[in-house]
Amino acid sequence: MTRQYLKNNVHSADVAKDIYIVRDTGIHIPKPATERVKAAFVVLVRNRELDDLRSSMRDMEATFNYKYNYPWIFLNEEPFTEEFINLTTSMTKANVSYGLVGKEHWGYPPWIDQDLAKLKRKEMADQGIIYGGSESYRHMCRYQSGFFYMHPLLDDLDYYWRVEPDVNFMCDIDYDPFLYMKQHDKKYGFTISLREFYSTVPTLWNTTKEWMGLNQKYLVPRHDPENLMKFVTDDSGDSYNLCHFWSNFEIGSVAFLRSEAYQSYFRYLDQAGGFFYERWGDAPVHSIAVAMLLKASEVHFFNDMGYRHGPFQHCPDGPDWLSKGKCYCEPRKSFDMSFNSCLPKWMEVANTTVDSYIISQR
Ligand SMILES: Nc1nc2c(ncn2[C@@H]2O[C@H](COP(=O)(O)OP(=O)(O)O)[C@@H](O)[C@H]2O)c(=O)[nH]1
Ligand SMILES: *[C@@H]1O[C@H](CO)[C@@H](O)[C@H](O)[C@H]1NC(C)=O
Ligand SMILES: *[C@@H]1O[C@H](CO)[C@@H](O)[C@H](O)[C@H]1NC(C)=O
Ligand SMILES: *[C@@H]1O[C@H](CO)[C@@H](O)[C@H](O)[C@H]1NC(C)=O
Ligand SMILES: [Mg+2]
Repeated sequence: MTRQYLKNNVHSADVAKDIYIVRDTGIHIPKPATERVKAAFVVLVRNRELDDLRSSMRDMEATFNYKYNYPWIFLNEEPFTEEFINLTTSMTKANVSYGLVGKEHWGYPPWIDQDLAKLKRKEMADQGIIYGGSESYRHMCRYQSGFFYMHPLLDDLDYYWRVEPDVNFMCDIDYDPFLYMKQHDKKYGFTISLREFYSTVPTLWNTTKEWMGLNQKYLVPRHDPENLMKFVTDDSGDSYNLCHFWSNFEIGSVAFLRSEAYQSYFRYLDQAGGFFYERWGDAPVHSIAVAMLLKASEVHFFNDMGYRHGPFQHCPDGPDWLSKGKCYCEPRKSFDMSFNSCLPKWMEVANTTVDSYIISQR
């Protein structure tokens, strides 16, 4: 048992191999007028990303969390430094926890041929594929696909909000998105959707089709008007159209990811090896799962959130957002306008309009 860190108001604990640190600020926090949801921000991050993370935290706190004080959970496969802990703790009044990712969730499963994986990385790097040569990026994508939601620090949560270093939240959020998700039975929320690089996922769709063939019982029935498969396929399932929700922003249901259906899908993909032999991203994996397993009304487009993760951003449309000082982003620069955006497809498949997603007061 390793006790990594212990001081006033800081408790450390071990759960299996997941060492974690929890700080209870003890500061009196005025309760928001609304119901409190079991929810937290969840950030997988490296020590060296401290400054970029603090910038993301600043935006989140300033546009939303100073009113709600949802806790922050930080995860890392290496122990966080004391500097990292001090300088992130100081960015919020809310509780913070720091979790270590166990080796069983970060590393090669025994059935992976590591020499082949290395060869494939070399090939993909030579082809100039983004992150094609990176080993750590693959462990990250696999972790975000299949394991982050299993971390014991998420055990008590109904919802997570994924945050990354160096993102911006550019509009005031004057309602509680977690509560919105809960009250409307939403399981997954996004802001930006786009097309994946084919060369990172050549066999993902065939592998998915195999899983679907074996697991019909989990799928939303084909003729259900709320079926979302058309978001990810343009030819009745023959091929993947590469559309996905950009998973660096996600507000999602922990129970959905922990469900038998989702986990069975992840395990099947993991066995196939594409996280290592190709470079399957967690974004297409989450998105295809959403399309197979959820109904249109269980997915929400957070249109009224200004959100940037380089090189793209989403900014709600309409002049009053800017003139009332609510947003600092430029609607004209919104990725929604790009030919590569899958938002028009989403609107068509979900049979909704952009305006129907505005919750915030203008
Ligand atoms: N702890 C840890 N976090 C990582 C690692 N690689 C990426 N991340 C985190 O995973 C998320 C996605 O990685 P990022 O580098 O932003 O990839 P990109 O958004 O696809 O360009 C970010 O929150 C990173 O901080 C890693 O090796 N270790
Ligand atoms: C902070 O953590 C403590 C102890 O776990 C808990 O009682 C308290 O409600 C938490 N506060 C907030 C704002 O989440
Ligand atoms: C972290 O904060 C503690 C308590 O305030 C302080 O004693 C320690 O020197 C700080 N460490 C670093 C690396 O800043
Ligand atoms: C997917 O499966 C089909 C039918 O078995 C096959 O013809 C095709 O080559 C496969 N695609 C890839 C990229 O492996
Ligand atoms: Mg990123």
